[in-house]
Amino acid sequence: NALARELQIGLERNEFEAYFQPQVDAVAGECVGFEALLRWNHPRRGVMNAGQFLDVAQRAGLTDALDTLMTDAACHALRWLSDQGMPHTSISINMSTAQLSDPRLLSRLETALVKFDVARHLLRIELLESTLLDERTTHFLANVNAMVSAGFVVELDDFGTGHAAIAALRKFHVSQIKIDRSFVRHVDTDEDLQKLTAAIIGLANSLDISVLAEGVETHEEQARLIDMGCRLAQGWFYSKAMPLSHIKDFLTRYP
Ligand code: G
Ligand code: G
Ligand code: MN
Ligand code: NA
Repeated sequence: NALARELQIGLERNEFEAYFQPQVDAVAGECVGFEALLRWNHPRRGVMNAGQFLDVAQRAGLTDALDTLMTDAACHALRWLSDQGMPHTSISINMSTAQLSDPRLLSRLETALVKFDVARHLLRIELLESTLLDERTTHFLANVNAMVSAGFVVELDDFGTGHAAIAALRKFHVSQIKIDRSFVRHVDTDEDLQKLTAAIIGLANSLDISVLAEGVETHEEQARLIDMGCRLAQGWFYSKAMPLSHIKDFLTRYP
């Protein structure tokens, strides 16, 4: 189809770029990391989000090139942060089932880390709860376990939206869960959402897993989350995802 062809051309023309959304310690007012999010600088449509084209890319078999681009961009940004005097700031990348099923995954990650000379634990891996239960290939389980053993930090994304969140926590060594935006939204006003969110935070605490709230958009949501014991947060309240060149400016507000 037309979009698949444009994707192919876009790859040749380097129209794809990693954007970075800050993750902050809301109590300390410090930036602790970034999530890398894929963007397409489309010549006519402007900046497109991953959700608008990833499915098509997958069907067209173009994700391999995009995955490599994102891993390299994340490692490049980690090197830059380290050179700026921020050697502890992490970057998380989102991983698809296909990527996680690739027997070359670990060696590809290692190649990028070596190329940019960055520490392994700073490149964090975000997995969807649904992905973790989708054990279609033998390489999948081996890859996740090998990444954990090798010292990569694995995070569970969109936590609470799947049907097997707790099973996933039992099965894999997850270092952090990201509470889905659907819980965070209106957490300051909706009592049921408060109870659910508090339960998730309690679960994480009792398992010694760190917890980050996604999609924080207001000061009130932030205040409520801090009250409930969740100080790590990400969302438009702090910043939307931005190109690497804008990060320096953001860091003057959240050092
Ligand atoms: O920010 P955005 O609207 O692009 O995100 C839409 C969805 O695409 C989110 O679920 C996000 O996790 C996913 N996504 C963004 N970048 C990547 C990427 O590089 N790889 C994969 N597999 N998913 C991504
Ligand atoms: O599935 P994942 O959590 O990786 O997807 C991240 C998605 O959430 C991206 O599309 C990103 O642009 C979006 N996002 C990040 N922060 C906010 C926010 O505060 N509000 C809303 N509505 N979306 C957000
Ligand atoms: Mn994510
Ligand atoms: Na998420």
